[in-house]
Amino acid sequence: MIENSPFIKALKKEPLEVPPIWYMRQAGRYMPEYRAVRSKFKNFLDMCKNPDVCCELAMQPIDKFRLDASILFSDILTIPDAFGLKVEFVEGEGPVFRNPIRKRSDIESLPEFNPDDLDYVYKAVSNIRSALPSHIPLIGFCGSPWTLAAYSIEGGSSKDFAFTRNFVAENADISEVFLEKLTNACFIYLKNQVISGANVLQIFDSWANLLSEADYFEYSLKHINKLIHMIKSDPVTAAIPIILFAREPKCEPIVLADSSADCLSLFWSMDTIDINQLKSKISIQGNLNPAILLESRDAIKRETYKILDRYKNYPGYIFNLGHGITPNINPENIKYLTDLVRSY
Ligand code: 1CP
Repeated sequence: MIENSPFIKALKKEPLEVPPIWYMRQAGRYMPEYRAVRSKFKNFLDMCKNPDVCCELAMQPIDKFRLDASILFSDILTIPDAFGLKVEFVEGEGPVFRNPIRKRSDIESLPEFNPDDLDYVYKAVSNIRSALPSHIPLIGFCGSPWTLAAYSIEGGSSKDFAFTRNFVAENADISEVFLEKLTNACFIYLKNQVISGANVLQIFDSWANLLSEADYFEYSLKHINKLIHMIKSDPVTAAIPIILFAREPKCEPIVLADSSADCLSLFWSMDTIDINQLKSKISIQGNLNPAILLESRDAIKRETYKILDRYKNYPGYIFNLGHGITPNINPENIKYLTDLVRSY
C-alpha cells in the first residue's frame, strides 16, 4: 500500500526512524545506463515523447539504488512546447525555443492549451506506475508558472534572464495574462498525471532566485498559491501531497509554507533557516549540495551527517539533494550516500 510507504508517511509529517530517500534528477546523464538510451535520440524532447523509453529511464535509478520514490521521466518544458513555442534541446546549449514569446502580441495570439497534446506524458506516467513495485510512490511534476514563463520569454536558458525581467517589468499586464494561462495549464496537466497514476506532485520553481521579494510574490508565489489551491480544491487531486521546490527565493521559508504545500524542498544554500518555525506546518526535503558528491567520501559523510543531525527530530523529513544530480557525479557516490543515510 502506497499509504504505508515511508515517503508518503513523511509527507504527512509522521516522525520516522530512517528518512525516505530520493534524488532530484535521479535519472540522467550521470548514469551510463541513461547515456546508452539517450544516444539513440538526437533531440531530448523526442525521447520524452516515447512513453516506453520514459518508463525505462524512470526505473533505472529505482532498480540500481532501491530509492523510496520514483519521479516521472519527462521535462518541465513540455507545457511551453504544447503552447506551440517549439522547444528543442540543442547539444551543449540546453533548451532553445524556435518560437519564443518576444512581444505582447505573441501572448495575445497564443493558442488555447490543449491538455491532450501531452498525452505522451500521461502515458509515461501510467507505464511507470505499472512498472513500479506497488509500495513505491510515483512523483508527477511541472515547472512553476514563473519558471515556465522565464524560459518561454527568454527563448531558452540564461544566467540572469535579463530579457525576461525587462519584458515583465515593461509588460506587467500581459505577463499576468501569460502567467494565468500557464497556471491553468499546469493544473490540468498535473490533474491528468494524477488520473494516470501519480501519487505525489512536485512544483519546480527553479528560477525563483531571479526576483526581488515583492516581485517574487507578484510573478511567482501568487500563481503557485493559486495552482496549489486548485489542486487542493478538486476532488480528484485533493488528497495528493504537494512538494514545492523553490531555488533561493528572496522571501522567508515560512511564507512558502503558507502556500499550503505539504513539503518544502530546500535549495542547498538554504541551510541557516529557522526550522522550528516550520515544524508541524510542513515537511522538509533536502538539501545536500550536489557538488559535495564530487568530493572525497569523508567530505560526503561529514556534510551528510550535518544535515541528518539537523533534521533528526523533524517530523516529516525526506533526504534529498538541494538541487539535481549533475552529469559529472559518479553513480558509486550515489550508492555510498544512500547507504550512509540508511545506516545513520
Ligand atoms: O540531453 C539530455 O540528456 C537532457 C538532460 C535532461 C534530463 C535528464 C533534461 C534537459 N531534462 C531531464 C529530465 C528532467 N528534467 C526530469 C526527470 C528526471 C529525473 O528527475 O529523474 C525532471 C524532474 C526535470 C525538471 C527540469 N527540467 C527542471 C526543474 C529542476 C531543476 O533542475 O531545477 C528544469 C529547470 C528543467 C529544464 C531543463 N531540462 C533539461 C536541462 C538541461 C534543463 C536546464 C536548462 C537550464 O540550464 O536552464
